[in-house]
Amino acid sequence: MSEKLLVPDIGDFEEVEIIEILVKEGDKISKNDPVITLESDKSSVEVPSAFEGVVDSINIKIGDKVSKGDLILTLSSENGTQQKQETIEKIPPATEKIIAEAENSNGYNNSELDTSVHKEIKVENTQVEEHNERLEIVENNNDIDPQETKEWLESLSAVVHSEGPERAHFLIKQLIDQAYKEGSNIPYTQNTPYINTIPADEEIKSPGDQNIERKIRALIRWNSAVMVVRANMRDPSLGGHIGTFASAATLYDIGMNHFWRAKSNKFGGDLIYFQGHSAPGIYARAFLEGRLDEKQLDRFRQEVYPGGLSSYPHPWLMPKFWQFPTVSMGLGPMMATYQARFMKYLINRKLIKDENRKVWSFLGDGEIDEPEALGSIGLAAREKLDNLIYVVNCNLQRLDGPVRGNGKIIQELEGIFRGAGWNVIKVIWGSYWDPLLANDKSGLLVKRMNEAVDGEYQAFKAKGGLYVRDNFFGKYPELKNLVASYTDSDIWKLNRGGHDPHKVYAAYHKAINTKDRPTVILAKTIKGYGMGKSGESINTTHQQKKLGVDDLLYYRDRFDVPLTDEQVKNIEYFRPDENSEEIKYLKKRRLALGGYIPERSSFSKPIKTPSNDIFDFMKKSTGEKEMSTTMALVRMLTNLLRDKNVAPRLVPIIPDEARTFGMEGFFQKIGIYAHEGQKYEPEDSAQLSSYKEEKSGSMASWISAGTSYSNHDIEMIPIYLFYSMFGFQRTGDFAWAAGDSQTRGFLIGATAGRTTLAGEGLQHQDGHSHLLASTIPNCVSYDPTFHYELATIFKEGLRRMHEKHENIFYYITTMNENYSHPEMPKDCEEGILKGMYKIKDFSKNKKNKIQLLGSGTILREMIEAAEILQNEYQVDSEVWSVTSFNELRRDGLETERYNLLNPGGEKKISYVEKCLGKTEGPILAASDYMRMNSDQIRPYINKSFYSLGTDGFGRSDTRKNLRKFFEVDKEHIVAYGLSILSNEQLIASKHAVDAIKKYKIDKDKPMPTKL
Ligand SMILES: Cc1ncc(C[n+]2csc(CCOP(=O)(O)OP(=O)(O)O)c2C)c(N)n1
Ligand SMILES: [Mg+2]
Repeated sequence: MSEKLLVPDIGDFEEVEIIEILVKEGDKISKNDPVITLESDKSSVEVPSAFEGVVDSINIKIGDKVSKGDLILTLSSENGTQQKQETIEKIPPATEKIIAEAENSNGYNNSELDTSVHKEIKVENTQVEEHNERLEIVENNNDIDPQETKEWLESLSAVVHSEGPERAHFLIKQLIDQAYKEGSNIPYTQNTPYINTIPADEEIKSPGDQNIERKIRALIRWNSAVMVVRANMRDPSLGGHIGTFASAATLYDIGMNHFWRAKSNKFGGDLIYFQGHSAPGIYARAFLEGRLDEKQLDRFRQEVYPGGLSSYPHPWLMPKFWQFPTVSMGLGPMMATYQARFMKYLINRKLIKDENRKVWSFLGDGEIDEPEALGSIGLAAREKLDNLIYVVNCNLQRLDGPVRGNGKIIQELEGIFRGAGWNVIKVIWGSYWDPLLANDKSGLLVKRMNEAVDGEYQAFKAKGGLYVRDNFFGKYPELKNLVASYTDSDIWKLNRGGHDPHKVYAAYHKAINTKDRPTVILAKTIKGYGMGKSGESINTTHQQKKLGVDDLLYYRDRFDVPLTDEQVKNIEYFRPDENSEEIKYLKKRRLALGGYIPERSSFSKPIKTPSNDIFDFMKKSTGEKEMSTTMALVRMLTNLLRDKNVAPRLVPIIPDEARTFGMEGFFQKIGIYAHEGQKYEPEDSAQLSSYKEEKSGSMASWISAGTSYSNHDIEMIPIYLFYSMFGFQRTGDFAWAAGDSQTRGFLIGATAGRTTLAGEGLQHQDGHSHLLASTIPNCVSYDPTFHYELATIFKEGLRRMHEKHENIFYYITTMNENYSHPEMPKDCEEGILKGMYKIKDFSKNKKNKIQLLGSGTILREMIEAAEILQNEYQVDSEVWSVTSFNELRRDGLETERYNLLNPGGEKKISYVEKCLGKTEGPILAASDYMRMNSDQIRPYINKSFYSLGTDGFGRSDTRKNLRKFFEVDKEHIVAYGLSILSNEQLIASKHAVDAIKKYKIDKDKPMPTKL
């Protein structure tokens, strides 16, 4: 049977050029194998075969222009199209090999891991009575018919008991839907009463030894406070926080003792994002574990000399300890969300095994107000990230004071998370409240709990038992009676959920066993717990970093820390003997859970840089053919996807701008990641570049993929293409976190430059992203003009990052301006990578000379200006392509520093000086970025230096007009060049005056920055 393969629907394009034929007659091909590559003026795309078979005849040749329906080739196929489905689904052998390698390097098999996490032990709770009593009566002043309410409640209660909560929920939903249909537009509330989500009698009990765990916790609390106090005795400017960890100690301890499985050679490990300013507590535990010693604790926040401990989680500064930087509030939860998503991506793409690993993110209730903190919760629910758990430490305070004095943060968050589709577990009240709640027959206690606002709850814990009796219980005589037999001290002991190990254990247990939804645990705690008058629940707790002897004695007594008064006065750390039950227990628990946390390691294997032939086509001239560097990048990526080593590891991340960048060809070729696959037929399904669910991409995704070498021991190559203006400037803090995290990968600022993007205007035109990139020490950035420069830079990036494992990332700008690309000049590779090389020499006149340095698209203006200068003004020039002012400056800085530190020694010469030092004439540099970009190299050359650039707000107009406006077009370069030569007294000023007149340059126009 013979099949005809026709050009499919290629969207709006007609007469599109064939630039590659990927098969030849006689080849046996499978369905979806690419057969030709088409290229429009904007994008290139591979056409896959719709059939399997042997190529009989090829009907087209390179250079032909084709449209929909044209015949590409004929195939003879034996079995028709039926069996091909299997071929597509089969993993290519190269990918299979890589998966096998990854699996071997991890040695996955978690059968030996601790199973305590999954044990289900029900609490024997004698204090709590039957369900129906709990549901009995809730007094409500708006209730116009309490009897009727009672009957409804009894009916509901009966359903809960006879048919279960799901059925009850179903009936309630039906009632609400019915009410809605009958005109009652009152939405169903997302809030539940202000009590724990898990009823006391449904709590799963911890298998741990509570007594020993309490002692361990006390020691961690003590050492964590002491390390902050001691650091600040040395120098009060060092700072630090005691109150945050004091409120979160139990939340971390339960995880460490029972839930968080470390990475080992048998298991990938759970990933924990610790709240940044709780770092002292994490160090204090590592001290008990024997991983840090007293000397190191004493070096908290003193990192300039080796051996110090970083103030917050910083993988860059403590690369074997911290995994995730979190202290820029809001970034942690978002990075954790995308981490969880990326973990599913790796599983779904069969690059790692599904081992039920979890990602935990700890954050503060004040942190929640950062826009990023809630920024991706919708995605987490939509993608069913049941591997994601947020723990929000609701200590009701932020830095300055209450988080929601007049409201209740837990209730507010419950509504938000529930509304987004999360599983919400509120851990509000500790076990001491259980009997009171069980005896709350009238529902008054819950009513009072619902009524009180966070400002009051904070005050209750600052002011003592009597105050709580009078002001909380005292509001209703009946409630006051409920605690009549309690002493003030008993009332004071009524604990909050987040400090109760049983409640926290039960919540974590439920969280890890939740399917198809992410979980948020809203744990109510007390800021500065245990700090007494010096810090407990008072507004200034956050900044508390000193404790006097009395405060320390109080703290010791509060938690029974086994230290003498003398030891307390000396502010000593305390680590029990190695053979003590505490240390043995602590180690045993961690051993059972696979090792210590946090710990950062990497066993990823390098990815071999692809051979030259993948890039060779970019060394040839494109001839008449014009294309943008973005398109050249797409061509290069298309080629890279054919490399068996690289292809399975490439993670292109494109946030809804693929068509803008001409990358729609990738939709079909590699698909857009969607956790659940595509559930619908896209509107444009007949087209070659039809849309595939769903848009993805963000810096957090890129960071997850770029740190996969450590978090999952598999090296990935993430390439995040953003609209350059909405890149660094928008997500700068994430870029910083990427640097801290030692992310490896490429950021591509597409549609870059202030003047390449005509029409789009002020907020789209980027003239400064390179300067922002330069602020990140491990970001290497380039602004290439020609396709061979791009290929050279990209290949070196692959080699340095993914083969040699350098902890750097690349920022490369690409443009959407079409032009033809010349053949790669000889011996320019080193210069491209170092930042500049000579691309043209104009030397016809042998009179005056100027050095012209151009970057990105402005290089072409420079070359044209050089021709005018030579032909019309008899001025010679050397034109240099500057691929990176940032890299040149780094080299200059280092050289200068070396020379200053070695006075009298042999001087080093900067690369800029090497290139330009012996050249003739002044220097004029320009780029499509602010003058500061090229000014960066000014100090490293001993010559007159002038720069042009695009300082000022962008605006919409044609490319030509924009360049004229910013004075970076060829005419301005000529005029300014002549003026520079006259300034240097090399030519008469009249030439410059003439050029200014000739090109109608308005001398009185204000600086573009003022317009
Ligand atoms: C984006 C950002 N802004 C400001 C800070 C400084 N800062 C550190 S902790 C903190 C308050 C944190 O309050 P919360 O999130 O409630 O944490 P808690 O200490 O109460 O657990 C602030 C403002 C920061 N780390 N990040
Ligand atoms: Mg807080």
